[in-house]
Amino acid sequence: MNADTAIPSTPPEGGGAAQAFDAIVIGAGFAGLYMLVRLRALGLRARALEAGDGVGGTWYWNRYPGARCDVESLQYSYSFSEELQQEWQWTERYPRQDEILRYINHVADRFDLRRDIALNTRASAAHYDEGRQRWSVRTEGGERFEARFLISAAGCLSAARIPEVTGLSSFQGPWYHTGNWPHQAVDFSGQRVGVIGTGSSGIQLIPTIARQAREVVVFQRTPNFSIPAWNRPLPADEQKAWKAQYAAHRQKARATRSGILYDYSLRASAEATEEERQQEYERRWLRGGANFTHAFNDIYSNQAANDSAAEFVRNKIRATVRDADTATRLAPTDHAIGTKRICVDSDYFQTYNQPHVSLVDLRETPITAIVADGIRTASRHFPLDRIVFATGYDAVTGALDRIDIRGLGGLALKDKWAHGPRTYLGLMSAGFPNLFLITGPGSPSILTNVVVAIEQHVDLIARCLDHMQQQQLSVAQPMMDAEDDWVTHVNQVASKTLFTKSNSWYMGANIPGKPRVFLPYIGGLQNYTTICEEVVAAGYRGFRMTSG
Ligand code: N01
Repeated sequence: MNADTAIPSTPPEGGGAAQAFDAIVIGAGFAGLYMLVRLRALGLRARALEAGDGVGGTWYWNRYPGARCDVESLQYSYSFSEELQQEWQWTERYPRQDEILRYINHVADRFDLRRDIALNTRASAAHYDEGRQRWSVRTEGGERFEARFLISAAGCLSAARIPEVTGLSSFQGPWYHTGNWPHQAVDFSGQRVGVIGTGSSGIQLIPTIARQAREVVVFQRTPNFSIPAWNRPLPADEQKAWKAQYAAHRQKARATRSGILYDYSLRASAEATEEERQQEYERRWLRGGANFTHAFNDIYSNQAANDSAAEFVRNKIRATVRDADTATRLAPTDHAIGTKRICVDSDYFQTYNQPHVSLVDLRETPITAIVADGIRTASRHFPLDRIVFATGYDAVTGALDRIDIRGLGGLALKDKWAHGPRTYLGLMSAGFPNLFLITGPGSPSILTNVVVAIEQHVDLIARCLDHMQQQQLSVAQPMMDAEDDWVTHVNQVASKTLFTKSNSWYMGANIPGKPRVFLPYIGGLQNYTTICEEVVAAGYRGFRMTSG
């Protein structure tokens, strides 16, 4: 397949002549970079459009103090190049944001990817021209690009969200969102800081800011379960030993439900005595990380099993936080453990024992307004110099919704998904030919080590494009019945778990008006991969591929 020469095209409106490529990739984070590697290997001319002025996606934007990945360094990295995985040296058990960003930049340089990336280029519209079988992409800066294939690497947690609170524009101090943090270090010394939000970002940020600030007021709507990270430097011999078996570790990880080498128990909670259960929780607590919720194999599906694990964590919170009232407010009781993304922290609960850190329970006293010098709740006024929003994302579909994507007959993807996203395998959506979604809704994506999910999807897309090249096929899209069956399957699998009972971003519940649908596929990465392989082996069953 060769790049087409630049031909003037119509939609989206305006602009000069389009720059023509075989494939346009939206985003230059983990997904976009690896997609470029694979497209180049296929001999396709590609361009990645990246809104930031650097590569890295999530790790480019999330520069907030304390930002760190909760998957271990040696696992949260690419596996596609043996040289790369051998040469890169990680310094800590859990990698800090700046280390991951250095790693991603190293990848961009090592594979000479920058020449195929347009920085400061945010895609605003992408329309499919059925007659010419081309996607026409417009950017916020008014540039136009054309390609046969459009591949979204826009990310699942990239559409940062500031909630609507009256009066934000009247606040006279600086305010920040964790997902759009300034590039210059922010100094909180001597400041009174208000933090809204206690999800993964808030839980990492609060202890770090508390080390600098004069006063920290945490505005909590929902308490979260969190497990200690027990982060530590990564000794050279441990790293060397792991790398000696890297390929085997990676293969083993891909064969798990989350793409992470956790210690998955095969036992149901009720098979253990109460004493054994407590011992098992304690063992995992001391080991640290999200491995905790795999203590028994029914924690996500059996309420009693979940309650038992949740109570262990609540007891830990009560034992850590000295003020009994604060401890009660920090101990989650409104959702099953793990059904809102479990957090991994360093000294989060201990932070509330410091005299300059306080907790405001927004369920009791909601924020009524942000005012010039702080935040007002139903019961009092909190004078603040700075406000941090750790209020999360319009997850999974948000980044796509922010682009005006139109397929056959001018149908907007946003309209097609008005009652919840509809995809086949989380990879494509009927009516949007040649639009591929890396870690799209209905795929394991954010329930996994996302780098593993990304590599699986990118490899699958690359194989599909290769197949199309070999067979001289030019257009692919899913068949409607295959898509309908997949959506039904995604929902059925989710309904067997406790996840659908929670008001989480997995369910779209954090965004007012968003349909209540479980967004990722919870059938397990290993099962999902098997299904994909069966689809490929059956000649891309469920996809319609045509020529010319
Ligand atoms: O966002 P969140 P996040 N008024 O949506 C609250 C990944 N991640 O950025 O629960 C008051 O989880 C909201 O309250 P509630 C990870 O997958 C990974 O923290 O909706 N509060 C909640 O407390 C994670 O799950 C890492 O009631 C409001 C918080 O804001 C995902 O990103 C690190 C509010 C938002 O929590 C998102 O995490 C960071 C309002 N109007 C992120 N609106 C690691 O790898 C929202 N909130 C470690």
